Amino acid sequence: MTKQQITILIGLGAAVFLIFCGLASLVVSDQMTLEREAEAATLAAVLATWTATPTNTPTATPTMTATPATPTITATPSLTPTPSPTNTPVLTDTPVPTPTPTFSLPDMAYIPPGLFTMGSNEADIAHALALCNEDASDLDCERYFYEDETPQSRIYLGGFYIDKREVTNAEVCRFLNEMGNQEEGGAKWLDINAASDIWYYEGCKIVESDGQYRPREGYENHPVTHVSWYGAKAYCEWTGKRLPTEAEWEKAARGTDGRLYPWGSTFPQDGAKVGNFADENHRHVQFIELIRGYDDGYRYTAPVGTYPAGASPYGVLDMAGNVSEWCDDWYAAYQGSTFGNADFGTTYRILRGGSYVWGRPSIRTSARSRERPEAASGGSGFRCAVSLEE
Ligand SMILES: [Ca+2]
Ligand SMILES: [Ca+2]
Repeated sequence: MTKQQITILIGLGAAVFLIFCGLASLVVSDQMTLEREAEAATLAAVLATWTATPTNTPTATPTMTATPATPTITATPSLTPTPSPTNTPVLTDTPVPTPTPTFSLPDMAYIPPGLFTMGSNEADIAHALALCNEDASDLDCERYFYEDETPQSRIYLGGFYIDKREVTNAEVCRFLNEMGNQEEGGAKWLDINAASDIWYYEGCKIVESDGQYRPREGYENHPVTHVSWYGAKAYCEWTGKRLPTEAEWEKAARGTDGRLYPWGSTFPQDGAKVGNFADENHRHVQFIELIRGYDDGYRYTAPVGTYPAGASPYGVLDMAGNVSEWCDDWYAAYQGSTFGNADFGTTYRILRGGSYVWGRPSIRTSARSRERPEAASGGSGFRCAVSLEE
């Protein structure tokens, strides 16, 4: 072969090779295109899912807020109509109806929440002892008479309401006419047969005939006496209230500043009538405390609320004198007390405020008295308290 022929052959070979390469690359590029298209499709699908998610999330949220408990809550009301109230009247129509009388808040004083000074300090005890030596003629006054009032402390109480006045004979008659004079703790709520005691007390001022109770004429508005702690508690509960605790009673009587009497810390020297105590009308009794030169106008009980000048800082009346008042508590030692007394425990309930047979030491706002819960005397009565949702 000539040199020219060889060159032509090489040229042809190269051309064939180039054509082959071109065809091959076309096939490859076709395959790549297919793969890319597949990838693109997958991507599109993924993207579709992603973009779907956000669209789903918001829609999911409303669905949840839409679903809420609201329907479930609105379902509850349908339960409320069902209750017994609608049934009760039908059932109680024949049996004894118990229409609990509602109380009137204007007849009560509101004692706001907060701290107050409870009990007596050393100076108060010394003062009480001095008053005892002045007021009691045939009595050896002793420091231990007053030591159950110690130690003095700051006590926090929530807000509550307390009756402005002592509970009256007329009010207790309404209670007895509905509930009867029941026996509790081994004694009747009211010792209706209690007779007068020539030295101290008058007899019961409520009479009963044919199961009906009524106050003796002229005593309607006097504080009830000869009522046991059980009777006092039952009455308060009947009115929708309760007995005050000893701490509540003391706060209602003296406010927050630790004063000795409801009206202040000194007994008036100008003859101002601040309450019904053992006064000149009681002079015939030699061996009790007696406030000489003081005349409150009554030897025994006075109508409730007679002495506005003796009101406590909250406007509560007769917190000193007239009748002493049952409190809910047992007679117990104050926290931190070093004073021992065999009467502490669960035998005696607290009475507060002193009565018309006591003088200055015993009508102090911190003075504590006690009696067995079944005992009823001509000098003891009560008032009620209540806590309301604020
Ligand atoms: Ca008196
Ligand atoms: Ca009283």
